[in-house]
Amino acid sequence: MSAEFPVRRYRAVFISDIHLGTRGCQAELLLDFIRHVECERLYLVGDIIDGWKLKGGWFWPQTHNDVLQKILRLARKGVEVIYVPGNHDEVARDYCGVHFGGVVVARDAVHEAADGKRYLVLHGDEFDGVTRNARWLAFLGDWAYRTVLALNTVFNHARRRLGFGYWSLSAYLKVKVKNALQFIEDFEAAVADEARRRGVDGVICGHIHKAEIRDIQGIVYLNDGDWVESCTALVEHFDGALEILEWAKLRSWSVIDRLRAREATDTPEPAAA
Ligand SMILES: [Mn+2]
Repeated sequence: MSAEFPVRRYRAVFISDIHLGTRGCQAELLLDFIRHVECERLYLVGDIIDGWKLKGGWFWPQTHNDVLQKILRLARKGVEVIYVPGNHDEVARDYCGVHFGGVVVARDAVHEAADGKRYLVLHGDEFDGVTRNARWLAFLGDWAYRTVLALNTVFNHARRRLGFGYWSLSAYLKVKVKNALQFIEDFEAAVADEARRRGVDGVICGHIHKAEIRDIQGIVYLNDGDWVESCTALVEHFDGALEILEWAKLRSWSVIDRLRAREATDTPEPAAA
């Protein structure tokens, strides 16, 4: 189907903040990612299904179902799938230690990389002061956040006409708002502290929708980003090196257009698939 874009192989893949069940979820791009990436171990680092939204109103197109089906199929075919629930799918936290369809549910995990380095894997909401302080998540709120995402689509149409690449408005706002910056810094420091306390080399998390790899006082802080706006994944190469993939940037506009058009019309999968 897309022979010009070869399958990439990794030792491990980390994805989070997919938010299936919401309109913001970029399921088609994620399906495209799953089609073009192979790995031995897949970590689902929380907020895979957005339980809060599902309570409010049903939004469950075929593509969202396809994401779950594809992940379960990977598990059946021998990929080790570890699911660490987040705050939006916290109901799954009641099932920690349970195996279903080849998927293991865990409150957190320690991933040992090929180079022997050990990484604590957790979603990260435990270290989010949002309920205690009016930080950017609470400040923006669900409604405002979705509005920014909708604006982002319009904005990128304009950018594209002017010949610029994809650019995330909400990501920009998050970085520009001073409070947001402070929030992100506090979050990253708190998560790194936990890794230090647990005696590991680094920490891999999600939750704040900001992909990152950086050193925080000797601890490697890694965030795999999200599939609502930035469409990012964290991957481990076979030598243990870790890298952030920005899928929307790796794929051309023509492919993204086709995928988004499919998302809009929710075309059923061909019978052969
Ligand atoms: Mn979260």
